[in-house]
Amino acid sequence: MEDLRDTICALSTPPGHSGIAVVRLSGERSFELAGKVFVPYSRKSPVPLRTALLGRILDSQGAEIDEALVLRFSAPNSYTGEAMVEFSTHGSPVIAAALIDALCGQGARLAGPGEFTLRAFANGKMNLAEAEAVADLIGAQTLLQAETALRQRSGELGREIGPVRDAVVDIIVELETAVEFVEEDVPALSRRGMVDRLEEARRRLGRAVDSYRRGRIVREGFTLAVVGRPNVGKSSLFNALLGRDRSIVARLPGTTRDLVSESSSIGGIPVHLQDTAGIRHSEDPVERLGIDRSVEAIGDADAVVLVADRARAPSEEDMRMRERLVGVRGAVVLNKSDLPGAWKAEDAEEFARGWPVFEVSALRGDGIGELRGWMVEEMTGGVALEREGVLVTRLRQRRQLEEAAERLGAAAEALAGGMSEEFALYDLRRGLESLGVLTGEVHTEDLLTEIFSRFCIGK
Ligand SMILES: Nc1nc2c(ncn2[C@@H]2O[C@H](COP(=O)(O)OP(=O)(O)OP(=O)(O)O)[C@@H](O)[C@H]2O)c(=O)[nH]1
Ligand SMILES: [Mg+2]
Repeated sequence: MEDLRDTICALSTPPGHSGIAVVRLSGERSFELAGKVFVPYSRKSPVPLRTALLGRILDSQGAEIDEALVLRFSAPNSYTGEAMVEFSTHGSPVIAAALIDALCGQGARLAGPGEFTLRAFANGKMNLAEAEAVADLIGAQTLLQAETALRQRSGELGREIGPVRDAVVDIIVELETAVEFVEEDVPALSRRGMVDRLEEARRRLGRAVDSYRRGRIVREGFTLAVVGRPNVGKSSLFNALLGRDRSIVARLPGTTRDLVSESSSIGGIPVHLQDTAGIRHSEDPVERLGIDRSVEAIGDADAVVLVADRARAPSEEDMRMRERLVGVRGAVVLNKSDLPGAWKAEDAEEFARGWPVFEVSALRGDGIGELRGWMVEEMTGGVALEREGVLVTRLRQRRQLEEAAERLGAAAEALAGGMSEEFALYDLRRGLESLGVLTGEVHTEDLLTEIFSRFCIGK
């Protein structure tokens, strides 16, 4: 990992031509280096903090290259917690590059991806979950994603987990005291109280773990694969859900040969729709490749819509397809409801195996609204997301929460089972450590590299 004592600089606005460009400088030597490349028009001394100063920018040869507005922040009252300077220059990539060159010529170094935020984390400005939320906020493509990230940025997860940590620490202290004074075993009554507290803490962690499926869908979107036999109207349904003619529809079976993917958004959640090749036994090598992709798409999807042609009697192949999808989340669409039906109620029930069934005409748009409603239900678990409390959005966070919950459970069991305090203490310390990894109090260099390397440079 890079040296966190260096003074770093980077372009924080997108590269290219724009109204203005912002170059950031952070580290101990920020003010000194800024003084070498920027000459304010005002001669006020001392140079005021957090006040926009207009002046001239000089390149590495000392030649004036632009006029810029400069903001200075002293440590620890800045984003990174270090002394920082922000230069707003005219938005030309040439000027920004010359300014960065000049700063590097004076001893600054180019920042690595996410290094400003890494420093904010290192300086205690935010915990790891909050730093992750900064990346999510920048990457947000819908307002719901941004709102969710902002809630996490403001420490929502930490607040949710706080009482759990407090409980664990209290119990550790109590047990350690008992262990130290061996004669005094923890009385059964207070053991009971500890078990209750641990159970409550575990439930709290459990709620956070359970929010992950929804949290991940908000962050990454929901992938829905439209599958079924050839010619049942998958592409027509795909287009109807998307609201435009993206996939080719034709009378011939075997029209769709490859995955067709398109994204839209429902209720602020990105939805990745996938139209697939109709699955059947085929000798055609190209069609077979397409069918392999359909099977892969099923594996990658959060849910599937299995389409069947309601105007033709159900076939063995339909039933076999449904069997292959056991254990997958999904819904059945009986398409072509505008034509006379050939399915009996029992057929549909057998085919559905507990999945919801929608009678739809992709051609006319009948039943599409109901299908969309099911999609929203699947994505949100029926919970209004805006009002949701904590929403865990990353697998890393879920793992630590699960691990902590498991340890707390083991400790409660040891206490309830009358085992020696040492056993419970071991699990409680491990549990506390998992919570520490979640917030970054306990971390490894690999973990930090993994998280911050996904940031953009300049944040
Ligand atoms: N009457 C009627 N015809 C439909 C409906 N949906 C699709 N079709 C017709 O069924 C035929 C096949 O439609 P596609 O959407 O291409 O079917 P597919 O399942 O994608 O077919 P493959 O890509 O070959 O697997 C076309 O002639 C469509 O116009 C519907 O709701 N009603
Ligand atoms: Mg098709």
